[in-house]
Amino acid sequence: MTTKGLLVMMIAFSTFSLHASAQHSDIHWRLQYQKPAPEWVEALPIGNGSLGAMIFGDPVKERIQFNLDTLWTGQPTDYQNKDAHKVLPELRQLLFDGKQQDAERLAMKKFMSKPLRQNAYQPFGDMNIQFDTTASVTEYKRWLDLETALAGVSYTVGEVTFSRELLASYPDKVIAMRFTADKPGALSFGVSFNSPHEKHQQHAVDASTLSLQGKITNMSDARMESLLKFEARVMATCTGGTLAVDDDGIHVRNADSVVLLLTGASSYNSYNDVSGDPTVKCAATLDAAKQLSYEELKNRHVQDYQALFNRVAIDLGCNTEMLLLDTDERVRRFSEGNDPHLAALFFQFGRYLLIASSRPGSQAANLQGLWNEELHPSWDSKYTVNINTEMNYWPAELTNLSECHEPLFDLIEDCATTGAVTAKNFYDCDGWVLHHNTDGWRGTAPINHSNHGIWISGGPWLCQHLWWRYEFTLDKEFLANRAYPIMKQAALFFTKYLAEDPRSKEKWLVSGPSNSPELGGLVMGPTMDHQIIRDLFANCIQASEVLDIDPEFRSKLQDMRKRIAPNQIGQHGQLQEWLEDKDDPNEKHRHVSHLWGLHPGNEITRGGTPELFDAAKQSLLFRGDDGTGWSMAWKINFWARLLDGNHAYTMLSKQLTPERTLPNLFDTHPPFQIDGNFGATSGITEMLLQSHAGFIELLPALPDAWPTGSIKGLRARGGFEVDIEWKDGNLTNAILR
Ligand code: FUC
Repeated sequence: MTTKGLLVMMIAFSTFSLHASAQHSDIHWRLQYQKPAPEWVEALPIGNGSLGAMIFGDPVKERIQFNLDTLWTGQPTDYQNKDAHKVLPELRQLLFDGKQQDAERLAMKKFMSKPLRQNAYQPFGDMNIQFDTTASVTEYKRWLDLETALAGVSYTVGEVTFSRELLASYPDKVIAMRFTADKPGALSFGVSFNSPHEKHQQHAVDASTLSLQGKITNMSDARMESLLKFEARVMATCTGGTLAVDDDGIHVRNADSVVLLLTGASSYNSYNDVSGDPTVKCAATLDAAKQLSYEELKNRHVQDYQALFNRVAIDLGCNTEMLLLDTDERVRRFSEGNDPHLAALFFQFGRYLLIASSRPGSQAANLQGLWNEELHPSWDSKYTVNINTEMNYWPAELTNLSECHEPLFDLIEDCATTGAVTAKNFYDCDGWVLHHNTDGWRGTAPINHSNHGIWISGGPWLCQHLWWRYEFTLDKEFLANRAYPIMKQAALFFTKYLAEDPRSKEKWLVSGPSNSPELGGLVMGPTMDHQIIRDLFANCIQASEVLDIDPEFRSKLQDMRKRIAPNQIGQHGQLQEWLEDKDDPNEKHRHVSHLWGLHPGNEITRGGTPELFDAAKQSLLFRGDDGTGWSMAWKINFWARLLDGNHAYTMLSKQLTPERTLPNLFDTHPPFQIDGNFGATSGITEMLLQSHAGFIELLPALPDAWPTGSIKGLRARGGFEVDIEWKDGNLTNAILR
């Protein structure tokens, strides 16, 4: 089927415009349930990039658990270890001599971040709404509508039907909620705040506003003192009835309808400035938002959201009976194979989550995007850059959400600054380096343990995203002013860092000390590093040509690039994960790092490097079809790049099960980790459109499960927007704009 549907076009850098109307059908794009969320992973997420909330929807006691993207434990800190570089030559020698344990021990003592661990992303608080309802509830419904980014709840008590609508507005920076009843005077409830942080208090601000003020709790392991202060405010407006506010909360009696506006702020201004005044920020936001009626806020929100979301329409087929089921039931049944619309919904949910957790001016989406209720979230809910953070942004350009990429670029810019200090202290190199994690303070030094924390490819992997933005948009100004300067500094680091391998007769240039995430411990020259560095060098070379600058630097990169240790095929026909041919064919580790050159890199392609392509496939077959949530998602992308649509679909089916997808469609590692959502959205895209190999390929990996369908508004490298339609497995129509 894949070859029948195949159409290949060389990328021509000219555009022709044919406008297809964005097609909208009657099929709904909703997550829906017939009961309130009993726990956090069943609640529904909304967000405006900075402010996020999880909606539980209980008729009697509504819980709105909310987050702000700037809340972190700790304080501005550089995590430096000034003398680390002194042991670098010894570490390398130990590794070249095969003394891995000695190297890891020495590195633990002298080559790690201070302190050893970074800080944690934090929850803000809960807004609790206690209703006077005592009678039993019928006709209960709860939903999240992806076409409007509106969450809703409705139910009946006796003769009265109650409704709630909730949204997180990017233009007006508030979470707005409207409560209505279909009989006058039926709404009576109390609103109060709570927070898991030790130091917090609630007080009345004025006749309609309640505030929550607090300070981030110190980590229990005393990593460092937490300095950030925060404040949230909620303002109520009632139609009918009475409204009173005191230090116990907001009290609404016998109202017809009520609007609540929630906002939050912290003293975090940037990674090195925590002098902000959350009270001033909250007051300014509410002063502006309260000028608008709920209808105006809602219209502005829907317009803003749809300007992004509506760019891509997908139809993989729909069995309308499945639309009647609760979403978690659909996940349970997905393996039955008759709900292609759930795959499309999952695709769009990834786009929804990116719009909700990453907007210009917000922080980048972390391991949980924006949503976290725990003081000690898994892996601190920070930024793990040896796969997870990048995976969050794989769909950004592909699925026409380039603007949502911006917060990642801001993070990269910060890390290029803090990482320049790490480059000097740890490697005595110019340029910048980022190891496998960063946090709200933009730590860049190696953390946790030397066997996996010393890995130097975070910077260049992130630079791939800067280059993608250029490739997909051809925005030369972005390339010149923002991307290239950072890419160049990242490459500059490697021009001195790379070491000659004395053991190879070719005197290959290798990376190290480093590791193949997070398998096999500290080594010299893991394959992944070399693929990533080659990619960075290639992109810098191309960028300098496009911009017509730095000819000397360019030719230096060209020379060095050829000397970097190449991909090698080992004894089992596998792509070697390390310089030595020591891969274990029974290894099932979740990371498949050495296939980076297949995806997200592009140096391994069927046409360009057929032997490596086959070896990569062999390696993936050895690794098997299991894995954590994000690992399954990566494998969808791998199998799509291997042009095997049915295998890619198998991976999607294994991800869309209750073991890997929570009732609210959040991906689970387990536990909840958002990367797998974004990875799946990217994977589905890669099944339908690819443009990494120098040309645009339509339906490269179409599975038998989706014989007829369409996808409109995807982006391809070269500045294209692409619409594709197919029937019975064959391409029927394609438009390139
Ligand atoms: C890396 C992965 C884990 C997890 C964590 C956040 O350490 O190996 O599986 O995704 O990041």
